[in-house]
Amino acid sequence: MKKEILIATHNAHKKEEIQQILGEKFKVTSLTDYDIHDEIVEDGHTFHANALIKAQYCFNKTGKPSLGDDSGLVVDALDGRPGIYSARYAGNHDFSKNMAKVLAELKDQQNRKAYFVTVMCLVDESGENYFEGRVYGDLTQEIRGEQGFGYDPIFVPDHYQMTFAEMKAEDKNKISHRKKAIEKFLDFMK
Ligand code: ITT
Repeated sequence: MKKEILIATHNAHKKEEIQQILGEKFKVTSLTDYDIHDEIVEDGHTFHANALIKAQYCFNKTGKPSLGDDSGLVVDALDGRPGIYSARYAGNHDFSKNMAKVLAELKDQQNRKAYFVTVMCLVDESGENYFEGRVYGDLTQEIRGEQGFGYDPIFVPDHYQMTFAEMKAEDKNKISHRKKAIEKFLDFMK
């Protein structure tokens, strides 16, 4: 029988991406499949805490092995901000405002180092397990490119000249923080 993994999201794209990576042996489901529409309050102070909150919530509700994730941008010169507040740094999921705030705070700043991070947490009968992926790079002076989402237009990964938003989605997805975290999760599930 296929092993079921419940992903703590309503995002069909996220569910599909994980299904593709895990392959035939697994049946990936989401909160939508369980008709769970409660708001899960992510009030943790770290990426790990928030990923755990999501996974634990789903596991408690369904008893199925559950995967929660939390991601964000961590900027060196801003003491790690926007960090866990990445989605709502200046406006809730308002990517333009959020990028503008980061660029304004980095005005005249030489140190433009930053990284994207994804933390995934799997909760099942045996407890909690975490999988973390990071991609390091530098922030631009201005917005460049139209692909992707979030802070992609201001992030140039190490060893590249293009921002994530100037790269093809498939190229970003080969080196992204999310990809690295999923790979660790996949290794663990093998
Ligand atoms: P859900 O919690 O509903 O899944 P979210 O937008 O909060 O949606 P994440 O936790 O994955 O999703 O990411 C939080 C924010 O971090 C996101 O809104 C972006 O601003 C930023 N971010 C995460 N991954 C990113 C990526 O690959 N490229 C650009 N920005 C990213």
